[in-house]
Amino acid sequence: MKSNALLKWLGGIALGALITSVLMGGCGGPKQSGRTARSDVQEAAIKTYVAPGDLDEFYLFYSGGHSGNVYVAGIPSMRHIATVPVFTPYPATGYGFDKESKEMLGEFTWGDAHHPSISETGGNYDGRWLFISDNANNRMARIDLRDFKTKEVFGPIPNVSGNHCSSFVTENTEYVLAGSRFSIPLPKGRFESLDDYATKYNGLVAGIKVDPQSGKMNLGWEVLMPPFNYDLGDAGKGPSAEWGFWTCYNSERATGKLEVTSTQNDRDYIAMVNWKTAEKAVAEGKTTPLSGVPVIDPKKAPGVVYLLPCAKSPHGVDISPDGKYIVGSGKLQSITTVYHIEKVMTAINNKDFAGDEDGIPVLNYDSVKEAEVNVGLGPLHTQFDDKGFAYTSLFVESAVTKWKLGTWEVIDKVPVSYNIGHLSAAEGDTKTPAGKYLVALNKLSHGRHLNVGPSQPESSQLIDISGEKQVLLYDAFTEPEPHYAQIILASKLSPIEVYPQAENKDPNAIWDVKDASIKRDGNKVVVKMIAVRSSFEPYKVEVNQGDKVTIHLTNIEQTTDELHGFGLNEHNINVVVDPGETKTIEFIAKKPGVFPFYCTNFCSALHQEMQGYLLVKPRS
Ligand code: K7E
Ligand code: CUA
Repeated sequence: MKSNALLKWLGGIALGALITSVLMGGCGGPKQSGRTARSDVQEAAIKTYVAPGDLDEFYLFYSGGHSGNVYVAGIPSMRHIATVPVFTPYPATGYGFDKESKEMLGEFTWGDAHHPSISETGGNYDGRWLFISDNANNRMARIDLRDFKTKEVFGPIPNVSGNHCSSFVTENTEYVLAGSRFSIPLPKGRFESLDDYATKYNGLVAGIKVDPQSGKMNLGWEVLMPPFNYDLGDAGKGPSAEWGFWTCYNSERATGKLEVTSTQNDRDYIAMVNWKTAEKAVAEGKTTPLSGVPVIDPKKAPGVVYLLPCAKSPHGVDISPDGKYIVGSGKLQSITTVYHIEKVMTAINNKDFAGDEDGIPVLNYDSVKEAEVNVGLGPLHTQFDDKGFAYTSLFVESAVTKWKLGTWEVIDKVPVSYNIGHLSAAEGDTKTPAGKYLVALNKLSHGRHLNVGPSQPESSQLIDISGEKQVLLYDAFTEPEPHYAQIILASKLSPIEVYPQAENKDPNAIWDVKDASIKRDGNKVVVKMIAVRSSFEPYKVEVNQGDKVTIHLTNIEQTTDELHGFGLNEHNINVVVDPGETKTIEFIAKKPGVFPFYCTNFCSALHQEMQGYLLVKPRS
């Protein structure tokens, strides 16, 4: 005992000495552990500390990659607030278990959520919807930011294969851009040997039309493209507002080990589509039917699409806030290439072409290039602030480079831990970025968190970009895998807290326990059920084995936070109903016996009592 106490005391002295030396700004200790000097740490702590009860200034929406979700956090605290399930069932909110969300997910139980995009009006985030792409199953989803719920899963989009180069919205959300990362023979379902890849496979880029009132998506137009890999995109704004841009790798049209075969050319392309001209081509019938939709063949519709040469196997393409500059990042280079939209327009008007790809004009590089910026190794993505600076992520170098639009000088570089993919600046995709904060979305996090075994989290680092030099403020961790994010001023969103009863248009909603009912029609049983603190009405549902059971469950609460769940034993069902919401649960009563159902969401002191029974009479 005594020696233990002594050891503790000695430890205390050692710790005290360490703190003293850190405070004095000396010693290599903190450097080795990757931390900065004490005063910077204090500074960062003050900048990111959001006191209990206080609120963050920004929302951060990040894609959950192959989790199929969207994560919501606050900035500057970086605290995770919510998970919005999109492409994957999520029992925590009952998503994918009730009839409506089950139908939205269709045959798929996962998606690969890559790029979120907040809807825009006049080139600024309007806070209405968040779109997000699914690279795995070629879908596009729309989350309503009024209630943070997925309202639409559109797709699989006809002819699109590997919907990665999306979702990017045009200036007034006329379109959400989509496209094919993986070229295939079209229409889908056709077989062609991989040996004929270069001639019988096709890429494709698309514009999904968004209804300005409801946000509902519809296919607008598709453009048939050469068999390249369309990787990332962005929509123009201001002088480039009529254009959608997509990078591509593999202009070699190669197969096999693409890491070798698709990296032969010094330059690949940025494809640019004029969506007004595309609309016209569709209206004039300059299309080819593919999978039941009219697709624009560029050979028959000149002026729809052009190619900008871009070094080398580019990844991100990003349009500057003023819409003048197109920034393409060549991930196998140490430069990003900047084009000026006026130069591009002049080259198009003068037919200043260097050749073509399957009839698509390739613009003359020297005529359209504005600058090659020496950002560093492995540039991927670029974001912007409110002072005319651009920020480019460097995967290979594990850093963010700050550079100046117009003068093209590199101002500053901050190391990140480790290997950054995307970065996201506050309101960074708009005409008026907010500045202040940047989040580095890193692919690796090794050693900067408590050890959780081999399946390690991703790290996201908050960087202060308000000064000349970028300052690292905070490390946050998430489950895999945030690719891209959107940061919007919290003041722009005012989500509802309950669904007002008057808005509930479900014909099967009931609001009074005396309206609760069980009705039988042949072997169909329809239940209208109420959930309210702390009981279900009816609490007993008797059916026959083999019956088709439908339960319309209304949570009649109109109080914030009063959610109720409906978990049914051994039936793989859990539905959560928010205050004022009605959800439909459907199943076949296959198994005889007595099955309890219970509220899964802790709602009151008598939550545990909120339960009932499904009684299934055996068939014989
Ligand atoms: Cu760069 Cu899917 Cu946008 Cu990940 S992608 S990094
Ligand atoms: Cu209702 Cu717990």
